[in-house]
Amino acid sequence: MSEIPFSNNSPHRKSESENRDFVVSSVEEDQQILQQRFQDFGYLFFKGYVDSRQCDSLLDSFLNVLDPHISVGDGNDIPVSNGTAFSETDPVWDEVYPKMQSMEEFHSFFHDDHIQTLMKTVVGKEVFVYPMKMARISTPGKIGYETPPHQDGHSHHAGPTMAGIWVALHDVSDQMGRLKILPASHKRGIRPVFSAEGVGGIQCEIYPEEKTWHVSNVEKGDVIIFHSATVHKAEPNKSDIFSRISVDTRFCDYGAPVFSTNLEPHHGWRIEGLCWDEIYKGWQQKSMKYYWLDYPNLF
Ligand SMILES: O=C(O)CCC(=O)C(=O)O
Repeated sequence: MSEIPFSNNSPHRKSESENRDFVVSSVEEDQQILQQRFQDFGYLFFKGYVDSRQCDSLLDSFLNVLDPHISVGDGNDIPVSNGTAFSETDPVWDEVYPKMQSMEEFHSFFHDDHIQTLMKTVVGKEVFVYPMKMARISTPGKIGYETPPHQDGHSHHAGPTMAGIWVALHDVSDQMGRLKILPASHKRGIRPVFSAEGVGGIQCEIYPEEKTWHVSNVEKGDVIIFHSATVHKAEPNKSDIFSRISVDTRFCDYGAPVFSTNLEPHHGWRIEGLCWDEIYKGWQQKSMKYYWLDYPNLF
């Protein structure tokens, strides 16, 4: 990635911004209305779409391998940090992440019929779910390392029919590193990027008049779907003890071009031994392994 010199529009320049709640969508609404809203705002937010038992089960499996760094909270389902602050690429991350990536339950989460129906509603056609599945862990004590504002079209080399899908595995309140969306930002195309601290190492340009972000406290099973050019970022986790754990992946209309880096396991490019052969060991469903090999439009 080439570096672009700071300009007056630089995202490094401090500017006032305000938050508004996510616009809530419902699967009961007409598909055309949902698709129009997706084109207007660049995202759709659905309350409680994923069954809470499915979220609990995956979160429990994650917490089994995250213990003792993060464990089950007392009296609620919010993961509690033991004080180890870490983010993607830190040694603790590199130790736990391959174990999370090896979970069949994690990868099959996004291939469930119910969730694919939602993807199809947005795209209007059959979908291809990217092989790369991502888990996000936002611990307290890592302020400045949260995901900077970016567009997935840039980071995944994807065109306009690709979208991100993000699922909350537990309730996330305003101090816990919520995901935030810059509404309608997809309409201005793919933007210049700058190097930045935090997940992904880059941030994209935010134009001076873009001051209103959409964000809400979310609950277990809530889903956010965002356009490949929609700018989004994570808030810092300012809570004392709570960690935020969520999962996401990408999808597109079946047949749209998919760039080769998306065929690797997330962080497979930097964690030794994190490859599909290792990940797939012991999986039950043969159809979930290498399902993407015969996809017709890889580049
Ligand atoms: O959940 C996060 O912290 C970041 C998610 C994100 O940026 C993405 O899904 O592209």
